[in-house]
Amino acid sequence: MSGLSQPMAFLAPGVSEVAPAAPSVSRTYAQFSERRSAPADSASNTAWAVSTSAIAAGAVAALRRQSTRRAQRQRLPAPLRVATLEKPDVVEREDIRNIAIIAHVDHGKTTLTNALMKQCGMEKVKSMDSDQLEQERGITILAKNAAVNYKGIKINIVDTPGHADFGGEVERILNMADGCLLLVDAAEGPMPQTKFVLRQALKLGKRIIVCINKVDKPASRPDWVLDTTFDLFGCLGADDEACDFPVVYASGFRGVASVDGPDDLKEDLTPLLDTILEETPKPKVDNDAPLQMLVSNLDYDDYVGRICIGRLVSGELTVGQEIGIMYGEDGELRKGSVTKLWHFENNDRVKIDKVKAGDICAFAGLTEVTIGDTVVDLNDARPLPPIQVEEPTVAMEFSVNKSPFAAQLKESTKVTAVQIKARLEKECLTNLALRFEPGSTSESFKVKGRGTLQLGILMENMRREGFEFMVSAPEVLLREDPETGKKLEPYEDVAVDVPTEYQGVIMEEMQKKGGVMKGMETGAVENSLILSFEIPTRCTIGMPGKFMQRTSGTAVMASQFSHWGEFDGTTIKLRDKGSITTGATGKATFYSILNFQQRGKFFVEPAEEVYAGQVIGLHNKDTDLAVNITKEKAVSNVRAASSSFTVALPPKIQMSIDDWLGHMDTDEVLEVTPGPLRLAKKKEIKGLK
Ligand SMILES: Nc1nc2c(ncn2[C@@H]2O[C@H](COP(=O)(O)OP(=O)(O)OP(=O)(O)O)[C@@H](O)[C@H]2O)c(=O)[nH]1
Ligand SMILES: [Mg+2]
Repeated sequence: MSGLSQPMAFLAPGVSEVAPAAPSVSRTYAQFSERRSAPADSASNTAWAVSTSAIAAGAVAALRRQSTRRAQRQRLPAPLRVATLEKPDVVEREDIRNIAIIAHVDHGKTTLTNALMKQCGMEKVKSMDSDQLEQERGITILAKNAAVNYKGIKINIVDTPGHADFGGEVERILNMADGCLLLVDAAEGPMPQTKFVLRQALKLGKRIIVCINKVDKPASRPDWVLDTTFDLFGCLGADDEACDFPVVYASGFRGVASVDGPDDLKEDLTPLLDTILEETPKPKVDNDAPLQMLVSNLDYDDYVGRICIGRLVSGELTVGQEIGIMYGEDGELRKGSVTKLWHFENNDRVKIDKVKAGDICAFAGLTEVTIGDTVVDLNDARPLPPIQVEEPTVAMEFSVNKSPFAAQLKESTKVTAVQIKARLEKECLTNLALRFEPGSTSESFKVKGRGTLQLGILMENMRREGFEFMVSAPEVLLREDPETGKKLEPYEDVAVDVPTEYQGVIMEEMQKKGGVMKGMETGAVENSLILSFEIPTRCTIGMPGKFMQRTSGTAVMASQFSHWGEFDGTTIKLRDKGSITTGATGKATFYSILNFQQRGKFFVEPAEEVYAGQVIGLHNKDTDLAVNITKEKAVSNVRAASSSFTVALPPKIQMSIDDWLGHMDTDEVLEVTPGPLRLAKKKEIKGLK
């Protein structure tokens, strides 16, 4: 890493060479609030259903108290602060900070991480979104480690995904960090995933720095965003200290930041880096404790096998060291050794001989290891509590492809139940939010996850690896209330950002599906609104696509699991239009498609192979329609000018896996191959239940 100085020695309590506290760079919410004369705007709070007046009443006084306390804290000489640690052998590492970047989807985590790496000396920035699907979709799917060197201090950064379906990644990654950088879009403000990740961070007692990001946006409204973020802290029950969070304004895109306000941006990100150094707690290390490292992430390399990634809580790791591995207190103690050891520099793994407690590292050498295992000392094994992540809410059945067109492609190399099972096992190893169990037949598996996007990404990856399989429509998982015995179902917090002209459309769709409106506020862009709802998860399946269609692609929907609520037993229709199916196998003909143009829209084009039972179109009515799409025009000897030669067919509807998952009904099954994706009626496919 360019310019990283020699790691400083650990500092014992009371050691006097710790420099006296430098003047503080960072600014907190209290300081900003005091500088601004007007109190929080009460109209801004409806989205979180918090009464601003309730918070505002005591806020000013509380903020003054916090501000005084903070000033006192900063005046404490540094050695005294070190000496207040719980045990004499617990010391703080001055040369490292560990921080996780958390936010709602698209609030700029990855862009900011890339900018930090660039400004800290990375010559050629390789984006943190390195996976092929991440690049294609422009979203982060897997949490990833990076590290930068600033002022001789190594800052380990964990970039996390913002999408709700990958929330499991955030939950497990937070234990590597001592502090969190909560990014909030300067125009949008806190969104459902902001609430989710903040709740997780507060639950784990992490120090949170708020970064109002994207202040370069013309529609940015940083004051409003700051107040709304403060309200969110209050709404989530954060204590006084957490509510007095440090604030930084930034534009990751332009690589600039400021602690003084959005209009006073410096020419680089140093204000942000200084705040991170100042406000992120230094890693505490118990010099007396034996080796402990919780495996928080797993990677795989064809040459070295499984790679464990985590933060070394205590002890040291060296190449060749014999280590133990245990899953929780009751786990069996297994043996292994470290064959390769790395630490992070920018977003690369760099070989190293020894890692000391407090740092984040990666090592190879263990074959049987899972996320949640603790690496322990063989002679003094003290496992840490395994990572807990929230339960899955959505399930789909994956089965062997039983369609008449199964295994016809040369790319389809993995088609058996054994191969599918092995792949699902591998996925569950690295993805804690995913589970699977035997399905309804001996050749099927019930795969459970956090949402259709997460399951769709798994399907897309499998398909690219040469798998062929069938999946049922997504269904939500119910559970029983242990006290009342009543059935419970998952509910979501949904926020829809929409131009005012389409407000009625969103409200109508939500009402149809049983959504309860929770709030409405002005959106970031002129003439736009952010509407908030609470709605059962099962009713949200396919909703983003529907909104896109009905609002000409302008509505953006974000949702996040909120709680388990009572299941009322009502069946909600997923789709208001039926399917057009074909009753015959063969090639779809121009003549037939043209003939049925008035009846609906088609997913197939002339000359495309179809099979009996395949869904080939979307009916205009709410009932299904069976047709013969393979019928040729009867040949006659009479020559006539036919209209069919002069008309052009509209192009077929192109559907991605995500589109199909949002579209398919419970009596349908999706055939996933490395080539085409086909929907069929379940009852028409032999061997499916
Ligand atoms: N105007 C502006 N746009 C930005 C800024 N930072 C990021 N963006 C844009 O916002 C979009 C999302 O940025 P990402 O960095 O991928 O966001 P993310 O939070 O990592 O997204 P996920 O990982 O998918 O949750 C991209 O189109 C960026 O170009 C910024 O500071 N200003
Ligand atoms: Mg990202």
